[in-house]
Amino acid sequence: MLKLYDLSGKNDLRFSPPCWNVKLCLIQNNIKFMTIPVRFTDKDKIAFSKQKLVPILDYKDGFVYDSWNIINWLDENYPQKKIFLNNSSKNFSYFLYLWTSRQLLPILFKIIAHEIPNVLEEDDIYYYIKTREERINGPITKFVPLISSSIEEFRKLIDPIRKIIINNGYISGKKPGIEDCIFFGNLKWVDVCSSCNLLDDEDPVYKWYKNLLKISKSTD
Ligand SMILES: N[C@@H](CCC(=O)N[C@@H](CS)C(=O)NCC(=O)O)C(=O)O
Repeated sequence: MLKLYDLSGKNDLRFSPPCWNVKLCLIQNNIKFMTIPVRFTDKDKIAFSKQKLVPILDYKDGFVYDSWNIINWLDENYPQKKIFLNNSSKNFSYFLYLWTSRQLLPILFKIIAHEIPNVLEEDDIYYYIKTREERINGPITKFVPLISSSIEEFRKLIDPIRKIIINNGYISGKKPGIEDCIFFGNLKWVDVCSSCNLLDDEDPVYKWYKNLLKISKSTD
């Protein structure tokens, strides 16, 4: 069976956006897998991959890391599942992966950075604070004054996605597909790590998220 190395926090909470994107893709395509929980400081567990990040997918003859590479690996190895419906779907999915990792997650990080220690325990709290404070060159609370403006910025930025969801129901079309999986992790991350009101209950993107959440529930 496929093994997915998945970031875990306090009480085995799974909160990593790219790990969620991959899990939702596996669940939605009925591909059997198990997860191996990896805490931030469990680097020895993933040392075999010769890099320090999850998700990592371990298959019978090898492994692949990075959510985009994993999704491509699944597409190539499960051709009957048609993970990318066609080349346009693959291109748009790649856009969503890049937009998420380069623009959306950094904005969301500003909103929730100071709350992430609440979902961690022991050494992981110190590891997270140390590595992130080095990265942002300041305290983990640095962005607290920017929370409401960052929420506004995020809501505006995702307006094209909102429009697609209003028109189609899902980002991929009338039914959920890989594009939905790649966007899902953004909202799941904030949902499980933060108490902020990222989206209004009436926002179509919030309703879309609630629908996808139901699909994701089987491995929570
Ligand atoms: N571009 C990568 C990002 C992977 C990544 O940043 N993973 C984070 C969790 S969301 C991680 O493993 N962090 C471990 C650490 O910071 O030590 C992907 O899409 O898979």
